[in-house]
Amino acid sequence: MADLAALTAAIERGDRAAATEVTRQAIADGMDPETILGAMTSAMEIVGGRFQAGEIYVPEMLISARAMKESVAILEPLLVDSGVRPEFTAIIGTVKGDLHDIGKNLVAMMWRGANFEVIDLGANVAPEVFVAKAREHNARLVGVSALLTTTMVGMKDVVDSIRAAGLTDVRVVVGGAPVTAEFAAQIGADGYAPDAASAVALARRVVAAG
Ligand code: B12
Repeated sequence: MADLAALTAAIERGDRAAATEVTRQAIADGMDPETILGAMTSAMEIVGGRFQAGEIYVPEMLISARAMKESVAILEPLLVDSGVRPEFTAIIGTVKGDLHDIGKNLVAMMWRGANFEVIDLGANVAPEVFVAKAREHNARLVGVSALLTTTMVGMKDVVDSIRAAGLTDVRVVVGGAPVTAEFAAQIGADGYAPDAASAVALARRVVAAG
């Protein structure tokens, strides 16, 4: 059996070769994809804690993030089902000024797996781009991610811009480590989810609500 602690450790030290190898091994051993993903996300929690404690700096966070991304890419086909007609179109992006995209990518992946058509706008996305893309793709849902306390306030601009554009069919949901349900309500968003798995149920719920 693949050693998931070794996967966490490999991502933590930014060792892409080891991280991708253990991921492949875990898949070959038939391990549950969500358990494998859990070992990867714990690494990012450890990395964040070490950064906060001043033990590591941005370059180290970046190499860990790269190892995580490559490993997630291997896991993606197992998490995403394909084939059937999408239920609706969703737009997703990280808010302006914010370059964190790992969590947003996981939400996009889970949404694709749930059979939504997902247009991923990437990171550092301005409110007017969310509006333009939602209109262009006739989207029912806009997902906004933020990882910084300084950028999460920009989520309100996205909500306000969508409302001001008269896109009454579009629901806006938000997420990211510093975001809470209270904050989501405060900025007038239609919903919040703490992780990628619950983001699926949230999306269905807010879209079904009207
Ligand atoms: C990797 C990382 C980076 C990488 C990002 C690489 C990349 N491509 O994403 C790099 C090195 C670039 C980086 C840079 C910076 N970072 Co940084 N980073 C992190 C780190 C270690 C991990 C983030 C991560 O990927 N987590 C794993 C994912 C899976 O979790 P997640 O993003 O929370 O997503 C989940 C949920 O929140 C939710 N979710 C997320 N988005 C959405 C959206 C919707 C719609 C929904 C419903 C749900 C949802 O679902 C996801 C999956 O379950 C965190 C620490 C941490 N543990 O969060 C710090 C952290 C976020 N960074 C931090 C800081 C300070 C910075 C910098 C300012 C550092 C600097 N001095 O330059 C810069 C900012 C650059 C910028 N303008 O954005 C701080 C933020 C502090 C704060 N409260 O504001 C943190 C918390 C580190 C710390 N402990 O101090 N960082």
